[in-house]
Amino acid sequence: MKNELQKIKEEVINKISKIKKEIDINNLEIKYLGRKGELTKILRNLKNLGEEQKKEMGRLGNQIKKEIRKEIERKKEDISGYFSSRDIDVSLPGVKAEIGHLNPLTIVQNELEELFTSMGFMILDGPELESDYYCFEALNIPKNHPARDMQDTFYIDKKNKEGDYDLVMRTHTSPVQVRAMQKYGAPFRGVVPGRAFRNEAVDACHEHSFFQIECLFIDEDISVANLKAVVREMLSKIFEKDVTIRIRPGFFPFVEPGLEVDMSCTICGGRGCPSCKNTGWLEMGGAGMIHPNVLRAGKIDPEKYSGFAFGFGWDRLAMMKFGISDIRLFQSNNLKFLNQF
Ligand code: FA5
Repeated sequence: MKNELQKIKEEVINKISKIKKEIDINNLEIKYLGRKGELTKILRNLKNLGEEQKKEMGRLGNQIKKEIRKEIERKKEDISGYFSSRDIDVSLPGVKAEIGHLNPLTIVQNELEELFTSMGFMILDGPELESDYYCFEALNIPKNHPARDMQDTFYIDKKNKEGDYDLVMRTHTSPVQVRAMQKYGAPFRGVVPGRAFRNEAVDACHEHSFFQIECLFIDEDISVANLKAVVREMLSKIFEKDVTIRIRPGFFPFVEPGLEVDMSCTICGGRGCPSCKNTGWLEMGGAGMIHPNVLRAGKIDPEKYSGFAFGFGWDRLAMMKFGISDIRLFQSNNLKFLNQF
């Protein structure tokens, strides 16, 4: 009987090793371990043996049965590709799923949108490939006006019927001012977070494609005091503390009076570094009271309504918030940089 059992074990293990289909392993299980299976039949004969032999063969028979069953289970798992809990070491530390990181620009964008929405502002969008009209003319910058030289424009190589280059990559988010006025009229409150493009020399604080947030508030009796209050609210939300700013006169043809807002450089604490061109101050944005000509282009009566507008460099806000010394890092796709946020 011992030989018979060993033989059957070898035979079954050999057969199992060649099996590739689930149906074959099921059939083999029935053939050997089933009620009328071959191993079962041999073990049924145990009763004809003497006491000692019965014990010995019984033990061997059960051991072989267990081994065969184990091999069958293993094969079934191989075939189905499923690993049972027996193969999983539950004490091993888990594998941490990799999740992406938000670009610091997106973090600042989310904060800005949340703040302005909570203050009742609409979030607006506008075309990046813009017409000369909305980018300049509607903003009180007629053709050949010297103010056009203030922004190095990417003109698109496509002329209109009059032979003019009509399309530009927008140099700022301000073209959405007149678009919004034409669409929504007054009173109006909105912000435009978006990308702007300028053909300029890139350095630690200048990019050719950068981001601005434009803010527009039009109602009766709006004054510079409202402008200052909203700028302060925006900066304290982003920096979560009081920051040192200075407001000085600035010229933009689409506002009167025009202002520029600088912030004490947080990279060097105001001592001077390449990020602030060694001045201790970084220019964050332009602002002012909307020029009557611009309100008129937006079909809004300047006798009844007034408004303020500002456009802040949102890359620069993120630089000052996170202490990032070079604007080029934002769009560098450098994972060592991005993984920190
Ligand atoms: C403007 O773009 C005006 N449209 C702002 C404005 C809006 C004035 C509404 C009045 C009313 P300026 O060219 O100064 O202005 O740009 C505004 C801000 O954008 C700058 O202060 C700076 O923070 C950011 N900025 C400008 N050029 C770049 C650049 N190349 N790279 C990064 N940020 C820039």
